[in-house]
Amino acid sequence: MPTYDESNIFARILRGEIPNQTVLETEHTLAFRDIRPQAPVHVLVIPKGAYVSYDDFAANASDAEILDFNRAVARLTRELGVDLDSGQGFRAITNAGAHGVQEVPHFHLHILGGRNIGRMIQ
Ligand code: D5M
Repeated sequence: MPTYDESNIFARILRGEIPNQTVLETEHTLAFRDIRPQAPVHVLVIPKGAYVSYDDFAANASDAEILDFNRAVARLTRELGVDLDSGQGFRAITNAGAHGVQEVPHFHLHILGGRNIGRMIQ
């Protein structure tokens, strides 16, 4: 796993050095609006801990962090009105590393919705 880069933009957001549009904050998780939205709903969910990518988080985060993150995702889909009960739905994506074309090296989950996102995997 690459060394975590403390100067990445999401680390700076977590340290309060850069403003963000927070949607939800819990003990271990922060969710905020993506600065380049690809859909009417485009929120990034990040753990507060220093994890480079999804596999880093899945392998190394504590049970409490993993539970908190996943519960935050469920709460967000409801609060953003894209959960399945709303009749809408959403896509959750995480990019990892070079082939995943990950831009920011702090694990984040994109939640996209508010329109039909279309198929990515045929
Ligand atoms: O995507 C990284 C995402 O992070 C991309 O959709 C833009 C977004 N981004 C970059 N800087 C910011 C700030 N400052 N606020 C909110 N969103 C931001 P990736 O999955 O790494 O390719």
